[in-house]
Amino acid sequence: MVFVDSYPKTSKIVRSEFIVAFVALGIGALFGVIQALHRTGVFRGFISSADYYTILTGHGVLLALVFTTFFISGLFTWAVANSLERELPHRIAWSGFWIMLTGTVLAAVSIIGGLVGAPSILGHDLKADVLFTFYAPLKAHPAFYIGAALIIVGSWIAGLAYFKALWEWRSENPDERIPLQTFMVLTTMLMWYVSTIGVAVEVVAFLIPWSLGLIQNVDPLLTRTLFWYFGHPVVYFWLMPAYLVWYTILPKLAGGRLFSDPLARVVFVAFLLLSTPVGFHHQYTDPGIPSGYKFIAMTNTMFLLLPSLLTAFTVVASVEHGARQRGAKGYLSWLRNLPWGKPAFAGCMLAGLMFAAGGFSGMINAGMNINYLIHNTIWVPGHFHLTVGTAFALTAMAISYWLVPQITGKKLRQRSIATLQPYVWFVGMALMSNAMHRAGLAGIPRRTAEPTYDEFAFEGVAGTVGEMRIQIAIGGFLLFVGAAMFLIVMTDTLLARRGGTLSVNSNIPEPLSGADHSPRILDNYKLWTAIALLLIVIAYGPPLASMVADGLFAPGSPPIPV
Ligand code: HAS
Ligand code: CU
Repeated sequence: MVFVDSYPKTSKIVRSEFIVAFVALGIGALFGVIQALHRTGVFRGFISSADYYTILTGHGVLLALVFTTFFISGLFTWAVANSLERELPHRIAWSGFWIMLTGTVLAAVSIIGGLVGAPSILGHDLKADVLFTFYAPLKAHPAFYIGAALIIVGSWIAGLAYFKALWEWRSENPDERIPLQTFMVLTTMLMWYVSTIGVAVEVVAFLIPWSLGLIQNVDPLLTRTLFWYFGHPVVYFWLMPAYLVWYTILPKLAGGRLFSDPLARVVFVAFLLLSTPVGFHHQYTDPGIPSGYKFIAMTNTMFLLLPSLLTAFTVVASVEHGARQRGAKGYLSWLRNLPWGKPAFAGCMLAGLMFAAGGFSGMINAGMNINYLIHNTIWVPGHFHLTVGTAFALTAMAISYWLVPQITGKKLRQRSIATLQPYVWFVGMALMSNAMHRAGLAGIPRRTAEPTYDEFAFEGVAGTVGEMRIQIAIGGFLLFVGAAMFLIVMTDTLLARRGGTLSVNSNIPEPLSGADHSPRILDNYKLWTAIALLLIVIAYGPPLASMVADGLFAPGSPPIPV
C-alpha cells in the first residue's frame, strides 16, 4: 500500500510542509548565486553593496531556518506516521504548520521590505539586514523578531503531534520498544525543546521589546550567549534528520539493512546530552566569558564528535552490507556494486562523503587556539556549506526523490535531470567550499560585500586569491543550477497526474542487530533529559549568572577570575 493511501491526512500535511520548504529553497538559492557573484567581483550588477547584507540575511534565513525547519517537520511527520503506523493528530500538526508559516511570512516580508524601500510600519522602517544570527546591536523591524519567535513556537506545536502519536501508540503497545524512526524524531525534538529556550528568551524578553522601543538597551554579550546556547544545537536539529535518513532509509536503498539499532539509539542519546553545553565554541573570541568555560565547551565539543564518528562507521557498514547482498566482493570494490544511478542513493552518499570533510573542518573550528585563525573568515561559510548546505540540504533533496512519490502517489518525473542533480551539487560544492576554506586561511573575511580591500593584500599558501574567487563563483553558480534542477523535478512531479504503480514503498527492513539488543534504558527520555539539563547548568550557569549580575539590560559583565 502506498503511504498516501494508508495515511491521506498525514500525507497532506507532509506535502504542505515540503512545498513551503521548496519555495524557500528556490528564493534562498537565487539570493545565494547573486551574492556569490557579487562578493567575488564576477558580476556586481544585480545589487548594490549596501543591499548585499539584506540579500545575505534572506539567504541565511530562508535556507538555514525556513527550508530546514519546514522540510524537517515534513520528514518527521512522515517518519512518525510510518513507524507508528497511524495518522498523526492532524489538528495539532496543522496548527504548528500555520503558526510557522505566519512567522515565515512576517520575517520574509521584513527582509524583502528592506530591498524594495517599503514604508515604515508601526513607526519603524520595514527592514531586516541583521543576518541569520541577528546579533544586537544590529536591529531589525519588530516583525522580523516576531516572525522568528512564531517559527519556533510553531515547531514546538508541530512536535506535540509526534509525542501525542507516541502516547496513543504506547497505550495500545505497552511493552514494545519505540520504533527506531520515532525514537530518532522524539530524541531530536527533546533536544530542540531544551535548546530553543535560549533563543526564545533572547527574542521575547530582549529583542522584541528593544525593537519596539520599549527598552533602550540590550546586553550584546548576553543576547549573543542566549543565541549560541541555541545556535549550536540547531545545527544538530539539521543533522539528526539527515542521520535518520542515512540510518533508516539509505541501507534499504543500498539493498541492505541497518547494521545496528542499538548503536543508532546511543548516537541519538549522545546528541541529546551534548548538543547544548557547547555553544561557547562560537564565542571563543568574545570577551566577558571566562576561558575555563570556553575550555569546558571545547571538551564537550570534542566528545560530541563521537556520535558522528560512530555514524560514519555504522552507515558505511550498512551500505557495504547492502553491496555484499548484491554480490559484491573485495575490500573496496563493493563500492562499485551500489546504485549510483539512483538519485536518492547517490545524493545521500555524496552528502555523507562531503560531511566527512565538513566534520573535519568542524574539528578545526572547535580547537580553541586554532579557532582564532579561522574565526570570522570565509572558512566558516566553507564549513557550513558542507554541513547544513550539503549533509542536510543534499540529503533532503535526495530523499525527496524517494519520498515525494509516496506522499503523492505520483511517479517521479524528469528522471534524467534527477539522476544528474546530486552530482552537479557535489561538483559545485566541492569547488565552492574548498576555495572558501583556502580563502579563509588567507585571511579573507566572511560577511562582506567587498572582493578587495585597498590597503590589504591577501595571500594564499598555494594558488592565488583571484583563482579562489573564480572557483567560489563557478561553484556558487553550479549550486544554483543544482537547486533549479531539483525544483524542476519536484514541480513537474507534484503537478503531474497520478497513474501507474509505484516501484518504491515506505517499508523499512529490520536492522541486522535489532531493538531487542538495545538496553531498555536507552528509551528512558526522563533520565537523558535530566542529565542534559544538568550538563547545561554546569556549562552555562556561572557565566550566565555573571552576565546578568550587573542588570539584565546593561551591556558588559563584571570581571570574573579565570
Ligand atoms: Fe559547525 C560553525 C564546530 C558540525 C553548521 N557550524 C558553524 C556554523 C554553522 C555550522 C552554520 O567549534 C556557522 C555559524 C555562524 O554563522 O557563525 N561543527 C563543529 C563541529 C562539528 C560541526 C565540531 N556544523 C556542524 C554541522 C552543522 C554545522 C553538522 C550543520 C548541519 N562549527 C563548529 C565551530 C564553529 C562552527 C567551532 C564556529 C566557528 C567560528 O569560529 O565561527 C561536528 O559535529 C562534526 C562531526 C562530524 C564528523 C564527520 C563524520 C562523518 C560522517 C560521514 C559518513 C559517510 C557517509 C558516506 C554516510 C566527525 C558521518 C560515505 C561515502 C562513501 C563513498 C564511502
Ligand atoms: Cu557549533
